[in-house]
Amino acid sequence: MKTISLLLGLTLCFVMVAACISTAPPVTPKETPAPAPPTEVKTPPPKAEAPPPMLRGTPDPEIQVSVYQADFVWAGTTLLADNHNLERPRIIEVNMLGEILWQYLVPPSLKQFTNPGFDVEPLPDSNVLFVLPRNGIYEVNRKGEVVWSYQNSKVSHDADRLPNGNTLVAFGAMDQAADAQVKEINPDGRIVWEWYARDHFYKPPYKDIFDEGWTHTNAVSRLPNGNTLISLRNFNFVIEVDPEGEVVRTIGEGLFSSQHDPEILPNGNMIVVLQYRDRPHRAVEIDLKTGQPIWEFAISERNNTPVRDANRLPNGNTLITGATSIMEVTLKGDVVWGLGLKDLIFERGEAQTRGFYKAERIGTQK
Ligand SMILES: [Ca+2]
Ligand SMILES: [Ca+2]
Repeated sequence: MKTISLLLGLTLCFVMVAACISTAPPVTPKETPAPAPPTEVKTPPPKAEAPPPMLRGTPDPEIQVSVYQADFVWAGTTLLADNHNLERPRIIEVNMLGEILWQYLVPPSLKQFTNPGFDVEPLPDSNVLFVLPRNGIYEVNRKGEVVWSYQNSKVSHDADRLPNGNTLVAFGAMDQAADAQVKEINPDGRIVWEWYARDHFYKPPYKDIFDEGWTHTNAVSRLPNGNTLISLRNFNFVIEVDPEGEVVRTIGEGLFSSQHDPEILPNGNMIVVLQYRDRPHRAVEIDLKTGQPIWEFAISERNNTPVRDANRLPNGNTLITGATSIMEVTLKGDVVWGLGLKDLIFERGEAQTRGFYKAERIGTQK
């Protein structure tokens, strides 16, 4: 009985609501305003992909950027030694337009020590570490004040600041068998590690080689496994040595020719510049598992040699430093950025001393 009256009640309610709805006067729809025209404000792309706006600097009368494809470069600034005016050697940091953002003039008393091998590195705290070959290693802050230095007449080509605060240095300028070719120097200037080529190579066919020194060691870097990579230019190969100094790997034998600035990439390959005598200098990526090149870019303009540095950038491009131009090249081989010296052709032999040596891109992209 209860169920029947509940059902009846519910049905009545439903009929009344339905009647209400059907008898209610039609509601006149209010006039809706016309939709506003779309505004020009676009949603900004996610922050992680947006590089900050380019810092603007001072155009330089002798430096120019002739190629700049903004959508294809690894954006940032470029730090390099500019030695083309031997009366005014300097370190410059430029933006993607080649405008000077920061400049450090080498003191006049040291200007005769800028080649071969005026290496420049940006440090994480924005200081700059550089090598004045046959003179010393210097660290300057952005005010141009020397905050650390180590003087020695045999330093050359390459110095790296290690995560432990020590500095790893190549000693390849006119080196002899009696010399250590690599030294690790602590902040107090004490040698805490050194490596002698004579312990491994003072025998035929290496013993009597001589070309601007015995080994002409021109690059050194500490690997994540604690070993050290050493470029013995005159032997045309690179070695990996363990902390005890034993040679655990030889790279490029039979393939390399006057290699410059080898670097192991995160994918385990090596990028290196090879200076062949009978064909154009080239940046080459080597698969170290097979020992074979898997990518290369040849620099055919004669005025742009010697080529002495190639750095792989995080987007896969490669920053290549020739004597008269610094190029950013894609994996496909397209030049998407190029910085050069305006109206300057080196006389024969001048490129060796006055040409660009290395360049570092300080990325502003994440
Ligand atoms: Ca270096
Ligand atoms: Ca390099």
